[in-house]
Order: sequence, then C-alpha cells, then structure tokens
Amino acid sequence: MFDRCDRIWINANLATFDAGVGRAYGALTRQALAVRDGRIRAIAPMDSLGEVDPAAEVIDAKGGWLTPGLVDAHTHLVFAGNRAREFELRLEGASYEEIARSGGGIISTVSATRNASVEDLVRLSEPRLKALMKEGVTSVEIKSGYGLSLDDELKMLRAARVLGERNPVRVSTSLLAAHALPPEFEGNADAYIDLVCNKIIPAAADEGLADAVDVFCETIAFSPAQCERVFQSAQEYGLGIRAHVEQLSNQHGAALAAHYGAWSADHLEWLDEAGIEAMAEAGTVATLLPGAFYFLRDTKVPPIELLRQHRVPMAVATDLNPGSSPLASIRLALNMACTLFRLTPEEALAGATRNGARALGLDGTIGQLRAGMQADMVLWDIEHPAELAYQFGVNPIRQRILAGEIHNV
Ligand code: DI6
Ligand code: FE
Repeated sequence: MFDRCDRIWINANLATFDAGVGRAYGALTRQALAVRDGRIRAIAPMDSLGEVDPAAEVIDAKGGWLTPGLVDAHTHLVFAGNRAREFELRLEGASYEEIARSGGGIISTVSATRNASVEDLVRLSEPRLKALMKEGVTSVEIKSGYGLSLDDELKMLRAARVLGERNPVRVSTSLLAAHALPPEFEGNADAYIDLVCNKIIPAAADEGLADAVDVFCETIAFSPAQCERVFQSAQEYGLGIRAHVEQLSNQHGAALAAHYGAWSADHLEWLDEAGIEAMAEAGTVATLLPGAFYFLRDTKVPPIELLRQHRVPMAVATDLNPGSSPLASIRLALNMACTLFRLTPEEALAGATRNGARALGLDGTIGQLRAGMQADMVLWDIEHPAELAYQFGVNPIRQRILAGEIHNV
C-alpha cells in the first residue's frame, strides 16, 4: 500500500470519476494517493494512513483537488494554414456547407497541409497542443484528414506521433482519410474509398501510425455505404472505429458505426432514438462537440435527455480544427457543454475524463483515479470540482501529472 511507493499526495480531495465510489464526481475528501511505477498504487483516507515508505516523495496537496488528467478525445489539431477568411465569409452570410461545396472549407486546409513537411506540421501544431496541456489535458486524440492522399495522410499521423514523443502527453491517433473528397477524385468518390480501404488503411496499420479509423458521414462528405466499407477495412486491420455522424443532417451514421462496434460516435446533433438505441447496445460513446455547435451557430442541440435515458456514456471534446471549432480550450468546451447542451458540470467533467478515455478505447487505463490506473492527474486550486466547468479564462491548475511524474507546462 503506502509502504512501497515512489510518490504520495497527502491532504488531497479526489474527484475520482470511479463509478464504484457511488458519490457525485466519485468524490473522496481528505485522502492520500500513492503512486508506484507510474500507476496509482493506493488511495486511503488521511486518518487511516499507515506506515509510509520513507523513500517516497511526499507532496502536500493542502486541500486542493486531484482529478484524472483531462482527456480531449476529438481533435484535428495537426494542420497548416488557417481559415480566418472563411470566418469572414460566414459572417457575410455564406454557410459552412456552401463554402465546402465551392471548394473552400476542409479542402483549403488540405492544400496548406499538403505543402507542409512533417516538421512544419509539428512546429505549427505544437502551440495548439501546449494550450490544451496547460489546461490539464494529459491525453489527446489527433486525427489526420487534411492530407487525403496516401503520403499526406501518413505524414499527418507521423506529425501526431512526433508531437506525442516530444511532449509529456499521451497521443491517440485516428486515420480520417474519409474526411472530404480530394479534388483529384472529383465525381469519383468510390474510387477514393477504394484507395482509403486498399492502400491508406493498410499502410497506416502496418506502420503502427493509427490507433483508430474515423469517417465523416454527411451529404458534403461520404455516404453511409462508403463509410461502411471504411469500417470493414478498419476491422480487418484491427483498428478502432469512430465516426463523425449526424452533425449537419441525419444519415443514420451513428447506428451504422455502433453496428461495427465503434468506440465513439461524434457530433450527433441530428441523432434519432434508433441511433441512440444502437449506441446503447454496442457501448458506443456519444462524443459531444459544443465548440463546433457554437462556432457554426448551430441551433439543433444533440438529444441529451434521450442519451441519458438510454445510459449512453457521453464524452466532451474540443473538436479543435481550423474550420468548425478553432477552440484550443478543454475548459471552455466543458463550460459550453453545460451552457449550450445543458450537461451538468459532473457530466461534462466525466466526459473529459472517464468517458473520454472510453471513447479512445482506453477505459481501464486512464480517466479515473483508482488503484491500478495510470497516474495521470491534475492538482487544482479549487474548492469544488464544478468550478472546472463553471469558470473559464482563469487557470487554477497547480500540478499536471503524467504517469506519476509532475510535468507543469
Ligand atoms: N466535422 C467538423 O466539424 C470538422 N470535420 C468534420 O468532419 C471540420 C473540419 C474543418 O472544417 O476543417
Ligand atoms: Fe471533428
């Protein structure tokens, strides 16, 4: 227990997000938490603390709160260029779909990203990653999807892996080659899907560059039938499945993704009850992205109450990307999940801890404070965990801890 450990936090309040604790936030007050070999070894009330390893480093949390390290389970943070001009066009009245159909939107980021090297992408993307880390993010998912060719998709995934090697943060990668139709395949989407399934997915799997495969199932992107082929290929190569579905219209993509055992179905503004039932049955996480809802001035709120009724786990993420969610703040995403989608602060925080981990296929490893889990944690100067979703623009972080090591950013 505490007799053999590397480091101990004492006088800490814990928001464990361990459902087994049976209290809001999985809260345990006045605790000690011991770490050994990067994992949580033991948690115990201060007044029952027995013998302590004399070699262990003891850190007095002085009544601060420890939470699991925050998980941002949906980002497109690797890209080149920016879309400020498109923002102006939208303010002049053009819609996101109109801009996409006229060759702007995602495709304009594709041109800039194709012209960048791996090193360029790392240099351009690192400040966005660091912004997330500064707010307590210890695990982040990063997607490709602005390369749309074999070499450029792999280049993006390499940049994501390099970011994870150079920074104290866990990076999960998703191959989103089926994000938009590249211009050279105009009028020939099925041939592009052939390339994705027969060349890009096998190469990414072979080089260990992708943890999961993602798709954009939408009228301006790919049809359910095309997405299904991508899911089949992902399954064949043993990769996780996630999907952008029901963002701008109901294509019944969530039910399809759930049928293929998706870890997560994301956006979901247009999700219907059949989709929710399929997700509940498959254990697929609903990843909510209020930043995109906000930035596109959407009005259709995802069916939160039905998701609750069907006990579908909800994650909350930034969707950090240059077009629909230029949001490098998980704290603001938490606040938006409450103000715009009416999540409770506890639900929002569970969405960026326990359920974010599950959306990455990492539940049981990260996202909760529990013996045996990775010791990815944040020590906050707050009086109650709800403050993390309530306030934004101030950063009450005291320590950011990855695998038991303190790495303030
Ligand atoms: N949905 C989104 O909100 C992002 N991708 C997607 O499939 C937007 C990406 C972009 O506009 O660059
Ligand atoms: Fe996205």
